[in-house]
Amino acid sequence: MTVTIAREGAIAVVTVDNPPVNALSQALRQALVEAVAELNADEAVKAVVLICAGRTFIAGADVSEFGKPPRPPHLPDVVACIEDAKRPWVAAIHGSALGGGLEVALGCAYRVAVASASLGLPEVKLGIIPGAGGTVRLPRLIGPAAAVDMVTSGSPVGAKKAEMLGLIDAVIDGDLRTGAIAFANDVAEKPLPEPISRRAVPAVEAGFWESAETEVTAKAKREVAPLKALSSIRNASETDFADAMAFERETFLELRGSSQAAALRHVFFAERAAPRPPELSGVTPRNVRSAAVVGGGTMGAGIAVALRDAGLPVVLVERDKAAVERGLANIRAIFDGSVKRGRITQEAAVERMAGVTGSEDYGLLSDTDLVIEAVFEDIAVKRTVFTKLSEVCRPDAVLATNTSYLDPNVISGGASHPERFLGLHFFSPANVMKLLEIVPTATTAPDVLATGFALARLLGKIPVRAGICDGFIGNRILKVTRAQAERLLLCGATPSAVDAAMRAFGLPMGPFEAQDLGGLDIAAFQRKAARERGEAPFAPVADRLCAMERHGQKSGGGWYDYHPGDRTPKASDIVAAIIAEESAVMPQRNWAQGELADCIVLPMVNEAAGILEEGVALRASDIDLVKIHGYGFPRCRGGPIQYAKHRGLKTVVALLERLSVEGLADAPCKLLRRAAESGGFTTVAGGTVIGNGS
Ligand code: T1G
Ligand code: NAD
Repeated sequence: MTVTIAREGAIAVVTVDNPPVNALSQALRQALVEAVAELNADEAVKAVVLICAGRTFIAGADVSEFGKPPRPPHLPDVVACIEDAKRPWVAAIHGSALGGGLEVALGCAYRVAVASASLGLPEVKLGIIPGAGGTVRLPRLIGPAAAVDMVTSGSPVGAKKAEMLGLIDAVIDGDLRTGAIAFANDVAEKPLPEPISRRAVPAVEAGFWESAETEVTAKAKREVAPLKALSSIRNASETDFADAMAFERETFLELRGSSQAAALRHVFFAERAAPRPPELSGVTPRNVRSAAVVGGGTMGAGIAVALRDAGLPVVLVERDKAAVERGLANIRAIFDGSVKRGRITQEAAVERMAGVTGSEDYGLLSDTDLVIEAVFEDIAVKRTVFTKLSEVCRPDAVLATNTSYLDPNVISGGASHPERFLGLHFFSPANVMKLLEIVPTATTAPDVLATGFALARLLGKIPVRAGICDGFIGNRILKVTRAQAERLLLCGATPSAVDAAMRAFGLPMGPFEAQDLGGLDIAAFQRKAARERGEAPFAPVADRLCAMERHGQKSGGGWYDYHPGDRTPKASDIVAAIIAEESAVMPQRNWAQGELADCIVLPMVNEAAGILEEGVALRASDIDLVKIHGYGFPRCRGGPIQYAKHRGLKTVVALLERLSVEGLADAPCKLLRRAAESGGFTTVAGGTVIGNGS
């Protein structure tokens, strides 16, 4: 970390260099305070430019310092120091001025930025609020309404919008340093502008705060920080600067120690670790300039759209002409939906659709770099497809399957050049869901695996390396969730009570509503295959519903009944009758919502520990990401493992032991017991468990 001061005539240029993102570590805060003192003492200096080396302006406080006691100089003091400087400081912004970085810029007399810069206060995404004046200075500078938008959403704005809002004073074309120095020379002769801290907050219309609260509450769902941020901005508009700063700081420190903040920090670092499996360090992926999808159904169409959204030309291969037309229509419908939702323009939809070629001729794939198969979940059908692909595709083309449950080793067995094969498991809808499970086979070459991770980066997906077992990481845990949910039905709970409990826990929908949406038939396929392998999946009620063709919304009934054209789930007498028959021998009881949630979530934790124990996942945090980005597990709970640590692993083991005695869950696995004894998942398994127990 360095802070250097250079002279350009009467302008001092302070350059911050603290890779990778110039985060405001204690050392950097100290160096900035010293720079202010040095330049205050230099009469020859008429103005100061604050600029950063590397790929970005200051991207915020150093998040890795959050778990430790805060050390001086504290950021509010650093910002005040710059604001009170004898000369005007000009913040010269490139990359991202985020969190504490924007707060430092708000302490400067002026802000300029290159057109590609982005500015924001994303603290709520970390379960906190700005802690160095963001909720106090921003409304004074850009008004309460714009400040509420930026702070409660945590979303950054681009330089053009920032200029329009008055957040920055100018957009610099060309070289930032040169432009900023010219700007500084220009303002050096002018009287210092009034410090933002001394400006009044513009008034708002009657009812503004009430409607803002309603809106923020709706968007925040279970997350606490957005509402706290709103109350801090409101407080800043109703009290003086010093009181407002004290209120903000107190709220910041309270939230910093909260479980939601710990969970969101955990997810922040997990999302940065998952794309880099150690085995791929230094491995170069293969080039992917063209792609193809085989199968244009629910998943194939979504995958084709994701590839087109990333700019890749796509060939869609289907069984016959009619199926090709159906596949193209599925893709067109997704693009039309995106236009309707304002995600893309009509022109973009037309351009992207034009980049899709539909055909039943595999011959078109002879020079394609990447082929993703998404045909029926049937081993014979998939093997036929890969036999054809290995005949027509280049030996170095990457071939992937989107199978949910089948063994990729078996799917690719016998195909030539097996090293070019891997599983790429997308989640429905594939063009929206962030998660991508990347599943190497026993023969996948390192550069092919690296190509999977590079593709995830290109598609903006969160990649998680998953080993091979029935359902990989996500669907394996989903099987346990479904079995647990059915166990509860046989012990006195109803589908709507279980679903309500899981929604209260923070999931977008409960297990029964989710099955009705995705279709009960997919899991039925999986259970059939499991029974053929000699396993005994537990689904007495679901089996009977499938036997009655009750596959969910698509067949007008599943766990719930649905009126034609209405997706509102209605309690079903048929289902209630089946449950009554199946639970005739089981002890019935009344369930509190928390108990229902425990019966679902704690076995998730146990299965996750089993997955770690078997080495199917590299890190505990990877499993948390799978549940958050693939299955709607609430981000502010950090995923099942992080949640278990928050509850206390010893408590989780004790509760699981009790549930298993009652025959309501499997007993805690060896790894979970040992983790409870040793206080974490770090290095307790014979196998390599990577990472810091997170
Ligand atoms: N602190 C510590 N490390 C950070 C960091 C931060 N703020 N931001 C990024 N890193 C690390 C990251 O872990 C990774 O490390 C490397 O930098 C590259 O990150 C008082 C209290 C800036 C847009 O929330 O959004 O200020 O894995 O892979 O895709 O009010 O990082 O390589 O070892 O993400 O180019 C508010 C968080 C903090 C911004 C760059 N700031 N960062 O994205 O790279 S709270 C944020 C980002 C705050 C004050 C409060 C992004 C980025 P490693 P990366 P990228
Ligand atoms: P789907 O039934 O909607 O689509 C399958 C498509 O494959 C059909 O259009 C069919 O015409 C085509 N097809 C079948 N045989 C073919 C062949 N020999 N050549 C070319 N095309 C052929 O199924 P889906 O839901 O899209 O599932 C596809 C795959 O993705 C399955 O392996 C499934 O397990 C997996 N998957 C599904 C989901 C999901 O939520 N639906 C999620 C993840 C993965």
